[in-house]
Amino acid sequence: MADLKRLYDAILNGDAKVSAAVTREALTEGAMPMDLITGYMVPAMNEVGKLFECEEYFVPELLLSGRAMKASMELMRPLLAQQGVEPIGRVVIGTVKGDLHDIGKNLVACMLEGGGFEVIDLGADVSPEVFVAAVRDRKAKVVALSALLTVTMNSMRTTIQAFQTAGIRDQIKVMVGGAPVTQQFADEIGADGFSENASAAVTLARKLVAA
Ligand code: B12
Repeated sequence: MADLKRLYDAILNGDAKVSAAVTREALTEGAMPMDLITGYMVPAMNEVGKLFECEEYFVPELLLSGRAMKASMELMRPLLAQQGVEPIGRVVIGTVKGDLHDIGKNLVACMLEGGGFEVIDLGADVSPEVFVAAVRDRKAKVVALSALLTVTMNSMRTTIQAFQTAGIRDQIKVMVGGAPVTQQFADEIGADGFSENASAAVTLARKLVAA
């Protein structure tokens, strides 16, 4: 039997090789992807966040843990699709133009995927035009915008304006997040929702597709 405590430790310690190996072993033995995500991977990333906040972890540790989480998620993706579970909805996610921060965005993407959404991740520094094209091509119902810099928060506004100009604003729900973003700012730019962290983002996305 796979020792799942090792999965938790591997993500906490940023060891992608071990996290992938334990994940592979557990999946071969029939473990459910969601059990691994919610039981071990997300708690490990939460701990990473706490260590970062109290300055025991720094950016390199954050990046390594994010990479370990990604390595495990990549093994689960085909399985989640194979299970034939109808996705709850399709989400286009990206960090807005001018902003290269993607750790939080990746976490939100992982959690949404684990929560049953089909996620199209456009990466970081994504222009409004690319968001518009992705919504059109992939027929997404939800768009998730991330920004970590006060100067790039305005790119959220221009992205929402681009949806309006393209005539697709009323076909989608836009959710926003990232450390400097607040509910007040979300309201100000006409977003449909805001959440402070990755797990609340899943609850929010569920609410938005149901609305
Ligand atoms: C890591 C980091 C970097 C890394 C980014 C690596 C990467 N691949 O992401 C590097 C070194 C590249 C970097 C560069 C810069 N950075 Co920097 N960086 C950070 C740092 C230390 C951590 C950010 C992080 O990853 N946090 C952890 C994640 C998990 O948290 P999070 O992103 O907030 O995401 C959570 C929530 O916000 C939410 N969320 C996030 N996105 C979304 C989206 C949706 C839809 C929803 C619902 C929720 C949601 O859920 C996430 C999970 O719970 C912060 C400081 C800080 N404490 O935030 C500075 C910080 C953001 N950086 C800062 C700055 C100034 C810069 C630079 C301009 C520095 C420079 N002079 O070059 C450049 C900018 C480059 C660019 N154009 O983007 C400033 C921003 C100040 C400001 N107010 O604008 C900060 C706050 C540091 C500081 N105190 O000065 N940075």
